Amino acid sequence: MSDEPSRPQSDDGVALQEAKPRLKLPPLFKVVLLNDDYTPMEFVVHILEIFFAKDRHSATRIMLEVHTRGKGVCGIYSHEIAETKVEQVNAYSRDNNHPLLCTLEQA
Ligand code: TYC
Repeated sequence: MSDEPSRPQSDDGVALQEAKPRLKLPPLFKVVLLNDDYTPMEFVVHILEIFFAKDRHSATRIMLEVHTRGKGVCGIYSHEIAETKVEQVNAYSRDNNHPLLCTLEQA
């Protein structure tokens, strides 16, 4: 006799396979800066340093990419963090009377 607990015997010949737990990773969002003709370049570099922890070299590179191509990615985050960054940047730009716009896009 085996010590194994007994399993139901009447499976009618049907093999049952347990479903694998399939966990989806949460979607990620790009935080994007948009170009405009009025916001000073130095202000955009400052935004990238204080809200996105970029050093001056990367901040300048991203600012110039936005300036020449129309938009650029500042970082990629969960939805909640991305939305908070967008709100903080837009509020800060507004408070400083600059038209700079920040938005989010699904990554
Ligand atoms: N185009 C602006 C200028 O010439 C600079 C700028 C860069 C503005 C990036 C917005 O997201 C921006 N002063």
